[in-house]
Amino acid sequence: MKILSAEYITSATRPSQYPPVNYPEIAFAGKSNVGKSSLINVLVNRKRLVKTSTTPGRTQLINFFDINSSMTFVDLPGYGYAKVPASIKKSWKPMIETYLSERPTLKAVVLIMDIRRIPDEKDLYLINWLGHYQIPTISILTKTDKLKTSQQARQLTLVSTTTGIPKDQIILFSAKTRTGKERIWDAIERICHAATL
Ligand SMILES: Nc1nc2c(ncn2[C@@H]2O[C@H](COP(=O)(O)OP(=O)(O)OP(=O)(O)O)[C@@H](O)[C@H]2O)c(=O)[nH]1
Ligand SMILES: [Mg+2]
Repeated sequence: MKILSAEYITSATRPSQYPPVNYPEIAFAGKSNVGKSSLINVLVNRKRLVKTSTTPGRTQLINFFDINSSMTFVDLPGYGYAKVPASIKKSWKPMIETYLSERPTLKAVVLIMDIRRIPDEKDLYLINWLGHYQIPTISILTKTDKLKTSQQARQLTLVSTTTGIPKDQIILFSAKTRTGKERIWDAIERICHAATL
């Protein structure tokens, strides 16, 4: 995918603040600090289009980005970070679920998990939820640069067993080495293309 433009559109917590529906939309979801914002930056070849942070729970709004005036990327707030204030934590689930269930242009969710961790009940909840609403999902294990190849293979098997997602449908990715970038773009383009047929 050739990136001609990638621009921040707006941030929102509720539907009245979402930008108008224009293009096919791809949302990025996963635990706090897993690397959602870093993944988006790699996909669009920008160092800092999306703010990344070593402090978990930084992205607390739904952020919309225009890609090539033909696609919208949506950076969702991460879930499951213990130190986020209770008031914010309480608003996350409805905020994310409202977006995922009500956005007519949403074509797929890129679900991002850390290759070093076994998916927990929060990841499994989201996976089941996406399945229930029949939202196409692109599953990613990120931060692969942190593990040796043999350990990556072992974790991939464990994640596949825990989630029920077939191994060959899980893409290994690293924001550091950019491995997996092409496979993710292929998956996104296939879904967007199918959506316009
Ligand atoms: N080694 C390594 N570090 C990564 C990778 N992806 C992200 N990181 C680091 O992980 C931290 C969190 O990355 P973000 O992209 O901000 O994560 P996020 O999921 O957007 O976090 P929240 O917005 O807080 O939910 C940063 O310090 C990144 O540099 C990766 O593939 N490899
Ligand atoms: Mg983020």
